[in-house]
Amino acid sequence: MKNTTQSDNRQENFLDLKNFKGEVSVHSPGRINLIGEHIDYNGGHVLPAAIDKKIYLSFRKNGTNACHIWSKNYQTGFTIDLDEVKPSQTEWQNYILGVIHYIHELKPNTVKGFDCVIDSHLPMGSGISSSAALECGFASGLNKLFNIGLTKGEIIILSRDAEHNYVGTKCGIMDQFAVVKGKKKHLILLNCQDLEHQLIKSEFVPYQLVLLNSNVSHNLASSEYNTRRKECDEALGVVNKKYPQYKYLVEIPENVIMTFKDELPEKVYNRALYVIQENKRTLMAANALEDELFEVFGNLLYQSHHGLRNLYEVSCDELDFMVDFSKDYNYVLGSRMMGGGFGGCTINLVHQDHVSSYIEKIGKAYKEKFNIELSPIEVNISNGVEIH
Ligand code: GAF
Repeated sequence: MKNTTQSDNRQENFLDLKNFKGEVSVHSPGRINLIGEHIDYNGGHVLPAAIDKKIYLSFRKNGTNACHIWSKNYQTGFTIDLDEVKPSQTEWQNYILGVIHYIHELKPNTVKGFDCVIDSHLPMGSGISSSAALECGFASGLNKLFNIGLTKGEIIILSRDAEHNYVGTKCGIMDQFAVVKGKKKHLILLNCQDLEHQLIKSEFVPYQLVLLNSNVSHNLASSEYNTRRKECDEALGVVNKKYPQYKYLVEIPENVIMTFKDELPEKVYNRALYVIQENKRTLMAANALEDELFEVFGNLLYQSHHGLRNLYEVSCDELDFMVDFSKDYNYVLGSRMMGGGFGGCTINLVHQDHVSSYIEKIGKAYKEKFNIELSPIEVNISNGVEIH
């Protein structure tokens, strides 16, 4: 693969960007997840939605066998020959290379040479899945440009495979699903075992969802993520020796996992207990939302964070501080870390009349404690990937 470098490929030289006219333009959203964290790869229920913060991609055919990809954010690009697609040393390139690889596997020889410009309005490492937005947006753009005929389901799965095998994060299916299938003003209650799903209206009045970016992203995120998956598999493996009927961790009743407390290593037991409890919380939370029981819903968010912090151990000091502060603040019904963990955002349910004072006070306290700015991210729930 020929990777271009910043020094010999200035923006103007690379794609003549000023005159770049895409034939296909894609708006690919990030996602939030209300509850059901680290549940997708354990076969349970999650409650995500696509948001109006997006990655914008523009594509045109170039009539060669080469692909030129330019990132406006990184102000750098790379070129690959379609006969030489393989993983790169540069992480962001792997999302793209993986997608090209898996499209080729599914529909050989459909992707020809193209130029693409990427402009991301999604803060990286903030837990709102810029990864899935990039993969799914890229796959959808090529699908349209070359009239490949991939279904949405195929785009979801191949994007997940790209992340597993090119990027190396063994993610679940939630992010790709929400990014592709999101619907304006709706949450998706997704069963990650069979991808059956149900749309729930995202109505919270008189409350409002508030995302707060901790602006930290600890770099153990990817390795610890894969470790959690292994620990979950280990717990299931041990339980399966006695109870082979459970295909996924979430199917094990809580009273059954409790009988394994002494048999499993403490950490592994805690991971399994968290997963089983969080899956139940997600179903309860979806019911609470449908019945507009916002206090019940908010309480489940706090419980979710408690489990992520103490049993699943994917939180960090900054996120814990934010959730603790919110718990003591009268007008916040619920708060928890969101996404894979070790940094990124908290998601909070706040009374609409007190949003600005909450943001101001928590921002001040956070700055005093960590000397880091907290950034609110304003989001509206939007449609999944759109082609223009
Ligand atoms: C990341 C992963 F990509 C998702 O699949 C999911 O597991 C999430 O972390 C945690 O719920 O976003």
